[in-house]
Amino acid sequence: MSHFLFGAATSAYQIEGAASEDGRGLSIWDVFARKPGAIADGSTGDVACDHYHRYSEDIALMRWLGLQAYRFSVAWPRILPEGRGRINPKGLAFYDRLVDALLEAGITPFLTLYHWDLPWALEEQGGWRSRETAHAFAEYAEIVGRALGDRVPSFATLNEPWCSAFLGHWTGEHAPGEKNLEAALKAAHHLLLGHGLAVEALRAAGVKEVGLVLNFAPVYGEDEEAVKRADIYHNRFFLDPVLGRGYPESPFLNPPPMPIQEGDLEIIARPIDFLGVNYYSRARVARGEGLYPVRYLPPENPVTDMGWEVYPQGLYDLLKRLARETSMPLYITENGAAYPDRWQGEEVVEDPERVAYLRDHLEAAFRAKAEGVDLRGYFVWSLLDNFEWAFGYTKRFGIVYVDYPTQRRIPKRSAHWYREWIKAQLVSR
Ligand code: IFM
Repeated sequence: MSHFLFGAATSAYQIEGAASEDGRGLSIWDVFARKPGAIADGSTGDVACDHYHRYSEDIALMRWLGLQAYRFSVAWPRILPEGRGRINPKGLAFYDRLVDALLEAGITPFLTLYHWDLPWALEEQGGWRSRETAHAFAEYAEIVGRALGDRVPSFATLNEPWCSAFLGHWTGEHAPGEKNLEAALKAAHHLLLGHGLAVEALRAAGVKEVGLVLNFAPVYGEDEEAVKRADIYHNRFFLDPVLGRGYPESPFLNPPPMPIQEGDLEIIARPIDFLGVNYYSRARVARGEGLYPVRYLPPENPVTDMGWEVYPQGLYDLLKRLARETSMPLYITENGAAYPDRWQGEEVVEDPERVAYLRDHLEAAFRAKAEGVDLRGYFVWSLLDNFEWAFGYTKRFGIVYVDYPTQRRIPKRSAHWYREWIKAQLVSR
């Protein structure tokens, strides 16, 4: 059990609030959330969990939980309100305070540079559809690397570029809300290019460990072609180029061209130190029709409040597969579940389904680890209930309940359970 870290994860736009404080610029999510109908409850991240002001209280919670590591993201528009050029010292100062307070509490900070909040100023210049954004990202990476790399041992470049590219530009469910496959493929390539350029920038800035966080959904089904296609879409599209295998064949029929230039694939394949694995559920598929001829089959097991099938075996299968395909150390950088938790003034919010979900997924992960998978840590998603993107505040993923009107934090049973689990693991080391 040495080298294994137990943690929790969050992201800037989902928890910080303070959207127009201390010189923060606008992000694509500030603008998207204001589009009528874009967010289920019409909410925004303007206040969210008010973590920007309450981070000390939140770190005290992490301490109580016994967390060894905390994964958070930096809001690019706090650091560079126009996306490039002018640095906002007050933005950097917030993360300075946060990191120092974490270290003081004995918690290792794991930083993600991009968890979907692109500065709006860059979106106005083409956003991720433009190659320039990849260069802007590397500049931003270097600034944050130089400011925090002395105290933050582990930086991830992007969180779930699949979501930024496809949910943001193809299905339109996420910011910037475009529905155009060509734009999505351009965004996908520029995100990966930005990742590769940022790896170099972070190393130049002296950052110790650099990685990337991808979301995976292992695919199951009878129809080989549908399984292969869905596997490329969900799992290989971003992983293969990072592993130096170039892009897999397209999962789309007659896809528009991707803007790949000479040398790009080498940049994208620059060696990294770890792979972050986000796992929530699996996909079951059959042959379908249209541009992406895959049909998704209904779940065979109970689902979470997101409608996602609870399938811990999928995490085991995924970890074993990743260990076969790469020798990189792995972290589970997100895993968790939304359930419709209710709080009526009790000291503990009862969430038995989440307790079972976490227990079963942790057991699956440890089974894979016991069989030799180089798994270095587990971060539950999420520390707090928070702004769940297009679902607003209607979905609760936290192990700590947030009563938004008062901003009171109430640990759920799952938080108590996780605390005991961590203690027990530490004792058995
Ligand atoms: O809340 C998100 C997170 O921002 C990225 N991964 C999935 C989570 C649950 O949908």
